[in-house]
Amino acid sequence: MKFQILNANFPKTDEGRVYHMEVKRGEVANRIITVGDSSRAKMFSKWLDKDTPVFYLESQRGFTTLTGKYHGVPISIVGIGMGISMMDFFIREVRSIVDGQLAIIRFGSCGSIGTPNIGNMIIPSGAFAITRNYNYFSDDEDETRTNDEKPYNFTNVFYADPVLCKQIEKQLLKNSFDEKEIFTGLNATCDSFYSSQGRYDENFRDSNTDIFKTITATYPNTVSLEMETFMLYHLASTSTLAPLKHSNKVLDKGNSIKAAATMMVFVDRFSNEFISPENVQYLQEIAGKAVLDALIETELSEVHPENEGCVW
Ligand code: R1P
Repeated sequence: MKFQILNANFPKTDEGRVYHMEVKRGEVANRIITVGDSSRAKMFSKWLDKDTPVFYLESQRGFTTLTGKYHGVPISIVGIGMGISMMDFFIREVRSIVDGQLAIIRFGSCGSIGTPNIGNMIIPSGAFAITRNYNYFSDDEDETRTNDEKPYNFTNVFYADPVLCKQIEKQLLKNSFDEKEIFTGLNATCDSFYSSQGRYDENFRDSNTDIFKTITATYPNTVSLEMETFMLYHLASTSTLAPLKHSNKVLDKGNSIKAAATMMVFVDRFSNEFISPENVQYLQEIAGKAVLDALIETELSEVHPENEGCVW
């Protein structure tokens, strides 16, 4: 640990750096693209304006933050790694150090179930989570075990900002995608790449052979599986107006975070075919630019470009 932390409830250093991302007020913009892969984050930074210095920080806990301007608008690109917990760290820590409304777009990869093919783009209008039900796997002799346990739990659906989704779609269409290559529908965010995504692993009892059937019976319009989007949509939907409390401005809705996601289909989970590295490179180039364009188009109710100590 590099820094002395002051308060264990929401840990920050004396200069206001958050514990896991290590950024402080002024180092993250109100408009953010979040990706899993840190090399994808670095690759996107080549599109930032050349006349503004780019802030770069790699934290000890695996977060990469780049902040600069894109066509004159401050934006951050944040690599968070993988999974629901990393998304939770990222959103809560960023929310605590940025004043004003946030717009966050996740640009990631996913597996598809059903119609979307490898190389297509998904813009999920909503997401639900699938988590392993640990109790199901406890010993039969365990007296605390109940008989009606199911191996996997499904949450309700939480939704994206519909305007932000439309902007992403519009920009993808402008950047070489055909409308047949773009899918909406629901995304399943799973707590494992393996068990809760229905992969067979001979080394564990996973009871997941029926998981695709259960997904389509529960949410028939599910198109994708990945590991982060649910937490983004869930936290955006439950974000409060507290960060805006010093302002006289009134938000048009009750959340301080606007969120959307778009994912490149890397895997077809029905055939288990995997995308080629050349196709990934191509998709990142054309879809990444579209996401940046969608982000700067986004109206925010309140931003604070005059933030003290801003890096941009
Ligand atoms: C698994 O390989 C990772 O890829 C997907 C999943 O959600 C998971 O994080 O997304 P990213 O490409 O954004 O990391």
